[in-house]
Amino acid sequence: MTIDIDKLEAALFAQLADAQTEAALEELRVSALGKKGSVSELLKGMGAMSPEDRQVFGPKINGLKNALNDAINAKKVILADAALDARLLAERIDATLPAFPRFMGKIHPIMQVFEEVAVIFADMGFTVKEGPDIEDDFHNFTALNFPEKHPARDMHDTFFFEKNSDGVAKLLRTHTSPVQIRTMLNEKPPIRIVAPGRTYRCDSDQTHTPMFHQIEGLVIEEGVHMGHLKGVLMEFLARFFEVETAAVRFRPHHFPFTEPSAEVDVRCDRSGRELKIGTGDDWLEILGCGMVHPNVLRQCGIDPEIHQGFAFGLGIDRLAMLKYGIPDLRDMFNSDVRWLEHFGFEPFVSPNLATGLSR
Ligand code: 2U9
Repeated sequence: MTIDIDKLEAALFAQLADAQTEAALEELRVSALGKKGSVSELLKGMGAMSPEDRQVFGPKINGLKNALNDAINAKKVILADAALDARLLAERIDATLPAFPRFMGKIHPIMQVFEEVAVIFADMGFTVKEGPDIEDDFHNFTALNFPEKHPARDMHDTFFFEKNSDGVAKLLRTHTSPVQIRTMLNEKPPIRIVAPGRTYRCDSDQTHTPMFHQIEGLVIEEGVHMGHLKGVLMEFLARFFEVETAAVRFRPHHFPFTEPSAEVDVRCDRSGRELKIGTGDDWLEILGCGMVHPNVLRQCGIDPEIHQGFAFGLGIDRLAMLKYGIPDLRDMFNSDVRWLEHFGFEPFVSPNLATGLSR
């Protein structure tokens, strides 16, 4: 009996030493300690032993059972660790490689310019406001002092939806000005906001697309005047075109929502191959602006005797074309990935004033 136990012990531990996988260990456990295992059979046989034999062999067999059990568990941990080490080694990645070595898409120049413009105005104390693309007649026209018969209200210029059951038709906003109207109705002066977004007009030719992008600004404050407006615009243009100064020229114009109104030209040089902003003898029309019409202030519950306001509007698509040398407006909306690869901007590099807007 003594011999049998010692032999079995030696054989089981030799098998344990050979086991190189968790499956082999499990096989060993079942063959020795399972219901019909060799050690379990020995334990079962103890019932038939004499009390003297049981006293001698009982502790031996139990000792073997416990020692084998502990040794199998300990080896299991070692094998699991080794398996994990091997996997970590096989799946090792080089964290210094670029995150996206393949072409993964780029930021459209329109979105880039929106970001750049918003960063500049935010730094000048403006808040960015957004509103719905689908508007009603009041916010898009009436509150902005458009006369009842103004041509912009015509079906030919504005996209109208079908009339609802009350005979009222919603429309696609023709400018972002309804955002300013909504802000003036909801907030008290002082107000300093910019409203970027998509706008829509029934217009399609070489220089117009039916959907285009604007950013408009509005400042409502006691005592603001055209001087402040000019200062804000010059500061904006210099920062946007990344030049020292940007001289401007105001030409009288007409908008229903501002009085006086002006179109603004910026000094430029077209003599070389590239258009230069800020220097030269030429002028480039760049934006529209004016003092908010008293009727517009009154429509929004603001007393024009107390508060004054200035406003301006910029076409984002044109700004993008001018700054980044994009030759054709319509290419912007063709969804041609080769175009985007060429004119687009790196994702994850957002414009900021500290490291430069367009780097
Ligand atoms: C309110 C009051 C006044 C916004 C303004 C312009 C002048 C303007 C054009 C620029 C190029 C449109 O995209 S474009 O064709 N915009 O010239 N926009 S003043 O004036 C406002 C807006 C809201 C309540």
